[in-house]
Amino acid sequence: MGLTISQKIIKDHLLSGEMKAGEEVSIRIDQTLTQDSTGTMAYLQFEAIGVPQVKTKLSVAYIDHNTIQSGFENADDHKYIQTVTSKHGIRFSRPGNGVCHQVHIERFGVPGMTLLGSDSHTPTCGGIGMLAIGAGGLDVAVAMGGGPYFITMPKMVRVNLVNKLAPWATAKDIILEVLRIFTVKGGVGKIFEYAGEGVKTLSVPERATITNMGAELGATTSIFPSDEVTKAFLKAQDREDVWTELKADEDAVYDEEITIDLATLKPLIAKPHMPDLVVPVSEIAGLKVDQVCIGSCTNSSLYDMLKVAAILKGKTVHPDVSLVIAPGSKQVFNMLAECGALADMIAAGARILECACGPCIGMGQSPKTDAVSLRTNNRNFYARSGTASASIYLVSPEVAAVAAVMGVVTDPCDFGEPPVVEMPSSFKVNDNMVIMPSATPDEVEVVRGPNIKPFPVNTALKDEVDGKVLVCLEDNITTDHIMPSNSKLLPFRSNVPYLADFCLTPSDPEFPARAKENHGGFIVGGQNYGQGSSREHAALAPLQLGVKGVIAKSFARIHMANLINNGILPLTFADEADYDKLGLLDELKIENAREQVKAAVNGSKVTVKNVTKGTTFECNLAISERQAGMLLAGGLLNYTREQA
Ligand code: MIC
Ligand code: SF4
Repeated sequence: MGLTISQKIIKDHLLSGEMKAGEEVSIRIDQTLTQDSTGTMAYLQFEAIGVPQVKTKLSVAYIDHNTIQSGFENADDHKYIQTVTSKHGIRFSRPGNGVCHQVHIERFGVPGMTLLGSDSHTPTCGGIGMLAIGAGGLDVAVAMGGGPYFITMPKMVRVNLVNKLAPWATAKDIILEVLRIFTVKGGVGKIFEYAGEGVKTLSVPERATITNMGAELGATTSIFPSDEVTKAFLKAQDREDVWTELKADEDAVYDEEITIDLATLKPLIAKPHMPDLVVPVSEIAGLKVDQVCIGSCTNSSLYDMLKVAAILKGKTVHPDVSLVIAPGSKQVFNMLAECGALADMIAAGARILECACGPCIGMGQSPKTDAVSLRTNNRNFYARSGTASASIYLVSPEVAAVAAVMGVVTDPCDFGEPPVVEMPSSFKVNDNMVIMPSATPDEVEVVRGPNIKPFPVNTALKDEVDGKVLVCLEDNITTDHIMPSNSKLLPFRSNVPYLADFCLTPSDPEFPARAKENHGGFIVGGQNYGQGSSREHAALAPLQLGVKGVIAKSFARIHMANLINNGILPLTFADEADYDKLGLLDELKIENAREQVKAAVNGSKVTVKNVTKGTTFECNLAISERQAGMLLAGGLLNYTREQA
């Protein structure tokens, strides 16, 4: 039987397990990336593991999230990351060099290799045929130390692309269409592989937009074949030597298959507050727009920026609109400046931001009260922009630029001819903002600012786990609800005790106080609990508040792994009807918890007593033996120490 692209890469990197969907496998990781908002924690954990030099082929630390230095905290974290990486063999991409995913695909990604990143949009590098997966910082720390990365072997989805995009339809519309079809939870436990004649018509930046936003499906990752288009891109980056051809076997077997006709695809828009609330732009044309943000790891390539510049050329941004543009990397920024496109943007009235995540993660540019903001980002979760009353819509750069000029949502098909942009045959290559690790690591002193506080570490699982229901939440709770991140909170990513006071506050402002008053307890959630970011702070903050377990209808992949890594029980209702029977502050008890966790490996249910109501109900705990070990030990760090 033939293999899919990702099955081939997994097979080449397989360390343990059988490549059968649903089985736990472990793979060797060739490259890692971190960014600064998850990176401080990842490097503190790497230090705790105690491996002197990274064992990967390449590890890069990026500074791109925490770049508004409104106090000493961010700058201190940057210095910590710069010195800790220098000591341990990791390259350091300085602030200003760009957003991790954009820079990584330009300068470091290699087709056929594995990449683990402490950021959920790591699959961006799937655009060049890399098996690129997002994970919690601790998993990345383990991979840097040469440890295996464990995943549940995913199901394979083939997305067949036929024909070529119609004028004004873009790669963003392809992924919005996939999101419309599958929804934000439809990709959990799956890898999306793109195939068909339409693939050839898409450049690497377009492919990367699609694999990037595959994260919003909850997918393990997304991947394109590595073909002549990939080769041309790598050649233009002066990296042709790393190219290899990669494609699925003719007789590869997929679990699911869909076809998208690119020729009939229309410009699409995702409405507040979920990336899968997708409708044609024409449906909401005329809606008045207050803000437009162009950039983020989804749409900040040179290709995107040149199209935006062409639309803005000779025009003026509408008087009621604030337009901000953040190019994705120094390379993009530099080339825009050299070809004059940057001047066209500035002349039109665009406010140019540094090459960083910026507004995407609420680091500045929070819109006004009740604003309508059009963004080229991948996420429009409630309150993520920093303004809870704002409505964020997700669109392509073209739709964003047209709206910035018109002042209202406009179907670009009514705007005139679309810009035509050619990919350059060579990019401006200059890696001077990447600092190589020290040749004399013993002499490097790691600098730790006062904001860096010890992170909470769990204790071994008790035989009786009890506590109150601290909150009951609806479906699709995101990590932006659990551990909000904006310009006020992001500076405290290395200070979990401080962050814990904001845990779940977008959903329930009283949650932290209630959790403290009751000495911890249980969180109750709906479907797809913990979707979104890879931030392990969404597990660490609850741990800090004494949370022992989360009982949900289902979990998002990375968050569930982060809970287990921190020794928090991720239970799912065996019968979803039991969700409705739980009330706030009900006292729950799990007796013989240690035995029950061990038995769960073989599929036994976990019995939970509702002491308040005098009832019991059953939960599933879908874990491997290794994960049971982690839960029993109180998390991955304790487990690793025990194993050693
Ligand atoms: C995001 O887009 O939500 C982030 C910020 O990049 C996160 C990482 C983080 O929370 O630091 C992600 O996607 O994993
Ligand atoms: Fe940065 Fe936004 Fe991309 Fe996250 S999604 S890495 S915050 S640009």
